[in-house]
Amino acid sequence: MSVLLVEKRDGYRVLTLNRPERLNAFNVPLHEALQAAIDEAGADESCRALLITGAGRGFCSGQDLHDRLMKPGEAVAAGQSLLKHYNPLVRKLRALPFPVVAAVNGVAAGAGCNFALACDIVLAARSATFVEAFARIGLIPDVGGTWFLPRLVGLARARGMALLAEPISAEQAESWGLIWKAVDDGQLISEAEKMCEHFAKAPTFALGLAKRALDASMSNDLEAQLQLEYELQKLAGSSADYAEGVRAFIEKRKAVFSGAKVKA
Ligand code: LHQ
Repeated sequence: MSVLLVEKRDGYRVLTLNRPERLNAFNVPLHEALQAAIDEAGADESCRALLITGAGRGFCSGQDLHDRLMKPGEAVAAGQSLLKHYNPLVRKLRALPFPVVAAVNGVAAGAGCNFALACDIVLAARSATFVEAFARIGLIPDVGGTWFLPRLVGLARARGMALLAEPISAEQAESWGLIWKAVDDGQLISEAEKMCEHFAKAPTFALGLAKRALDASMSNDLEAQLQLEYELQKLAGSSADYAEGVRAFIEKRKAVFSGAKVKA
């Protein structure tokens, strides 16, 4: 059975982490399959959103710790897997020119938690939990966690999550602004599918630019951000989707967006 299930739908793809017996912990084959699937989705002009979820009762429990068991005196280079697998994964997700929806169906722990937070929209089943489990095993939050957490929930809550490593419920996560929404367990996948179906018909080029602008805002000052908005809006403003959006508004009909890119 494949460690990653890839399903092509009309206008989007569904990636299901498929190591349910380990709550979908990351191992090398899963990393490789995931990165290949993200690259393929990014290269496919007809793909306008990605839905990522987990098989079984967990979303992702982070690094597979069975691969990390050390003999006395031995050191498994944690840094290497960041350089080779986790950091490229976060970069690839952030660079995709369309929205990535994480449907967190169960526990998201360690790298699994920060992997979810690296997606654009996080929907979570009400029974799901988010845990920065790193402190339990003597590591620091990685996979972008120390960058995403304070920006999403502020320093006080980021410190609490990182230092206490206690599970945060989906409802708490929603009320803190860590995620977009907690939904009833039975509704999670249909809600995530509905969102991706919406994105599959959205002005994708503009959404990709909005994603870029928001990411850059995390380190830009206002002046730099105004300049960036100017540059990106010039691009969005020369897209066929913008012309269609305005025309559809005036004609009082639903816009039909192609999602097509405009060259910079
Ligand atoms: C697992 C795992 C797991 C293997 C559950 N591995 N088997 C980056 C760079 C370099 C180095 C290292 O790490 C990283 C990033 C990281 O992600 S570090 C953090 C790694 N993750 C964790 O520390 C979380 C470990 N897991 C847990 O704390 C619990 O399993 C959670 C809270 C996720 C879920 O608890 P429960 O719902 O009580 O489930 P469980 O513990 O009974 O797990 C079910 C099975 O899954 C169990 O196997 P078994 O054969 O006993 O049924 C676990 O051993 C296995 N499993 N997580 N990460």
